[in-house]
Amino acid sequence: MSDYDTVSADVEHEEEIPADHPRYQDLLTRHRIETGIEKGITHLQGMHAEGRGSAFDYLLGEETIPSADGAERAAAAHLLLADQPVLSINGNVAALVPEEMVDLASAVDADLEVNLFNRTPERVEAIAEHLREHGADEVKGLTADARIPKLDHQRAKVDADGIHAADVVLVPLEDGDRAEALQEMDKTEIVIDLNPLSRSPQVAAVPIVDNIIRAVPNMTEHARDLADADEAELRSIVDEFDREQALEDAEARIRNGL
Ligand code: PTJ
Repeated sequence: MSDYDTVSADVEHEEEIPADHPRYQDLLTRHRIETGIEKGITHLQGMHAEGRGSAFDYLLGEETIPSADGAERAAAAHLLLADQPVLSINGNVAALVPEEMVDLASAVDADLEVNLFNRTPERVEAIAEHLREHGADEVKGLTADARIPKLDHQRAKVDADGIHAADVVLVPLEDGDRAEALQEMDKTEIVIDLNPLSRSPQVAAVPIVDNIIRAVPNMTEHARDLADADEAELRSIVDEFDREQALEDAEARIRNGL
């Protein structure tokens, strides 16, 4: 029996997962989602979402492909140019990258807002508390005093001074109709989703086809690198980004390994 055979789904702390395990990243994300479910942060459906994501990640080679890196740089430029950027947080995002989202929000001066498909007051509060434990000062989404028009489910509930008023919104890990509805409100959308054929990346100004575990720290790194860039430089990064090409490149890698 190898050492790896002793790594079971029952690890209590993620430090128990050996970093050199060939499936390290997958075991880590699975473990974080399980812990999120136990803590009441992540919905049970989040495990299905994670399974879908990890299948696509496997086909992508579990790495940030060059076009995704370009998308992450363009996303950082959009967030730096924005007047009121907001990073939307659901149960999977909170479980997988809480500290990394807080870091990104601080690098681009954005708000964090909890927005859930399976919304309950208990989950909203648990996620807000979890983000505060990871360094967030203020978390929006608890007031939910505004609605996204033409959406008849819980994701329509947003803060008037948060997502409703934002000009740029980061929408990670949701295959849904909110992305389209936000676009109709004239917001610039950045989507993180490992499936390039999901509805959300298909309508995003910046579709990032990458694992959120890699994408968010990389966006923060780009944002820090661009901190002193002037508006003209940021605009040229945004203008040069080709969303169709990014989606095509990701699909080609997944289908043909190219
Ligand atoms: O917390 P809630 O109640 O708001 O619910 C959140 C989930 C994720 C359960 C809900 O939004 C959902 O059901 O999402 P979907 O429709 O399964 O879409 C999730 C998308 O995220 C899929 O297209 C997955 O491929 C993708 N995905 C999953 N894990 C990752 C990912 N993309 C990037 N990185 C990941 N780690």
